[in-house]
Amino acid sequence: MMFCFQCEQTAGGRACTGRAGVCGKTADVADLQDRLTGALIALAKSNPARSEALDRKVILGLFTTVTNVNFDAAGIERAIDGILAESGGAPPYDMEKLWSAPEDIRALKSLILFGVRGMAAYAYHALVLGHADEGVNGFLYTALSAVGDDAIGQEELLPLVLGTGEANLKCMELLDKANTEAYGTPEPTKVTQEVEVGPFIVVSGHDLHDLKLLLEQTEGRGVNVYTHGEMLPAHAYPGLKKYAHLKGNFGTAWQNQQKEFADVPAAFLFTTNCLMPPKDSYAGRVFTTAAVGYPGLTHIGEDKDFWPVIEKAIGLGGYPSARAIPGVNGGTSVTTGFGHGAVLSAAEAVVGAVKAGAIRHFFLVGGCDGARPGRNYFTDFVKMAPADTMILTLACGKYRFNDLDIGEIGGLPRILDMGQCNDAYSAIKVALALADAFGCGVNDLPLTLVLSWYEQKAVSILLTLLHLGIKNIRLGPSLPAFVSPAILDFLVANFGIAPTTTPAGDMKAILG
Ligand code: SF4
Ligand code: SF3
Repeated sequence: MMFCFQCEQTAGGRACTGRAGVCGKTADVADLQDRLTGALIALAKSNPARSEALDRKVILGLFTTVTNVNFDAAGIERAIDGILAESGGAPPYDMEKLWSAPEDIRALKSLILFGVRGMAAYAYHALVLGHADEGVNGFLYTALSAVGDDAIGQEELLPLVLGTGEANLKCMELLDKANTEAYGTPEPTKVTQEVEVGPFIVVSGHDLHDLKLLLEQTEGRGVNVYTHGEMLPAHAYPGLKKYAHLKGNFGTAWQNQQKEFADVPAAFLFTTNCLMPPKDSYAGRVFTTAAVGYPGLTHIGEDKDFWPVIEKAIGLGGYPSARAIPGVNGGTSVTTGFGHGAVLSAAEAVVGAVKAGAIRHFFLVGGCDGARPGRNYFTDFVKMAPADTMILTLACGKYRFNDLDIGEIGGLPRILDMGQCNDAYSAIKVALALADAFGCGVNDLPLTLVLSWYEQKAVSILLTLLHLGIKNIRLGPSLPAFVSPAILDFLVANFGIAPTTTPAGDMKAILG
């Protein structure tokens, strides 16, 4: 029987234990993912001779087990074999020992394991752009060894939990550097949600390098490219927006893909999470690459020859007339590109607006989107935010409100999309700069974080915020099932973490 409780939609708010998880992962695949994790732990404990190639395998192995990345038993089995070949004959660690450990130990180890899974995805995106960091990669082995240490106690695990956040901060910084060195500093960019006539490809996930390669391979072929989900911020990078055939954004967040992809005459490429099990009606048009996999779908391998995707798009032909795919609130365009570069270049104006009373408060409303009905909270919260407040946002949770026009303050839109989830790094840089400008600590700023989580990247980001000592974060739509009552008490007592309640109640509590 499977056991998985790593994401927000876990069955009954406790754990997925039946024949398949809520995400569609089967018990067989869940077992293989456990075996892969167990193999990675055994490898880390065997003190292997590290190399770039080995680090890459470990990073990819961890990334593979993130929610909605890989449902393909055959591919995961190959990954297991690849890891076992490196671990000097040590058998995989038995993950059952983790899932049945005393609940506080299990909670702390889960925070570490799920945190490094999320972090590994970011490390992978940086790696394909030629950037690696020994502090980041070395920590993966340290973390895995600790998770597989049956004698380790809470006193040793707690610093590793915050250490995961620290390593992830380094990792997000590395990815920020990798992205901006490769594609330039993001600039505020309005993106249409209207699809033009003719063949097109929709690219989802977080990997900008894959998008770039696809843009190169489609150039001059009469095939347009649209972003989906977490790929939206790509439009803001000079090195990507220069491609005239990168046309716009398609659809909303990941949980709507089964509805939004049905009957669309286009090819879809998933470079990372969040892939949902495709419906038969469109499965033949979906392609995967890198760590993503699903049985029966065509996988684009390491050679990154995207011709099968391009050929599919050409064959399908696209829409016969232009078509708008409006956002959740009916809007047909969205704006992105307010990373730290853009926001800090307007810092003087922002600080002036705060001092003059034009901006009363900043909210960071961001994180993952998901299927739960309670996620309307984030739409309602933004709609309810008074006109003298700014909304910083990032990751796919922004689709709940990024098509709303809620006006501007001093020439800046009130909703500032800072980018993908890893661009939480931008939010951190901006918060630190504001604290500096006002001569106070981040916790004394008129800033509140209202975060939505779903998968393990959100776990790694939350740990980064805790590592930075950021307090009073509101977290929703529900708290992680893997955090035990005692560990939750610890987080509440030391960091003031609070579950979201109602938009009106939270707004009142925050603004007084
Ligand atoms: Fe369940 Fe989430 Fe695990 Fe999928 S990833 S099996 S939905 S807990
Ligand atoms: Fe979304 Fe899956 Fe988390 Fe990068 S795409 S944030 S959920």
